[in-house]
Amino acid sequence: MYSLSYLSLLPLLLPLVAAHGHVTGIVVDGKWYTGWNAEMKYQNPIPPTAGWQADNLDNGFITPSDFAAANIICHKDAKNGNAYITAKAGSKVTFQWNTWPVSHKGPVFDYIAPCNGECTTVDKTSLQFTKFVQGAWISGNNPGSWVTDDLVKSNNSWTTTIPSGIAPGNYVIRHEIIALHAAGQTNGAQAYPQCVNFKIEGSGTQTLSGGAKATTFYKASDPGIKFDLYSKFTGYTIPGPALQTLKKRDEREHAREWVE
Ligand SMILES: [Cu+2]
Repeated sequence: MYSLSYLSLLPLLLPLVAAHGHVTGIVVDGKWYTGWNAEMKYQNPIPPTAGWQADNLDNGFITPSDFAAANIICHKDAKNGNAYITAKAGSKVTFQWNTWPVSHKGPVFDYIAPCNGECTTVDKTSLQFTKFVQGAWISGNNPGSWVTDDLVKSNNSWTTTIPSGIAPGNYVIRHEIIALHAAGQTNGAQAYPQCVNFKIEGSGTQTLSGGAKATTFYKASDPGIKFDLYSKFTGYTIPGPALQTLKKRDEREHAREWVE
């Protein structure tokens, strides 16, 4: 009988590790653009959105067992966003999440990839991403203070700056949170990527080279992926490729590094 009552508690415990959050909108220079909402998949035609379509109605995530598979690129079963957001090199871009639990601490990244054509039709497996913003651990431990705490305090939003020297063109920006609350166990980290199409204007001349495919970013065994948040740690190894220097600016905000 006791084991039966334990079993009956399981559905109550599951929400504690449940999935959380999607990007509902993107604000560029003060203007709101609707992001991908998985409920849109029931509409015909799908409304215009620069946000890449994904099967994340459950606010779900990608697990490390899928980090080498196509789902890590732009989320589960992602399809190209069918519109663009026009922005200028140097524009402020805010990614607005519908919600983000304080418990879901971990790194936040922004990557950018040229589409070399239309982002609305580009083959996602061909995208070469350059990491241009990263933030992670700030201080303390068990669980400590993380940039996701800043994100939550900023009304569940994250503001980044499009590299000011980047050449005009069509780009996918891949914004991502990796939640570590269950990452003490193998395959427990949760990646929440969202891709967004941008038409970037300006007179910049810097083209991107040396990007990487998202399927090569992380491995389940990386020290920043299998990581016990609830321990007396003294450091954190940020996962993924190194930050790329497009044009360096001396500006730091907590542990967040800006390179543009
Ligand atoms: Cu969750």
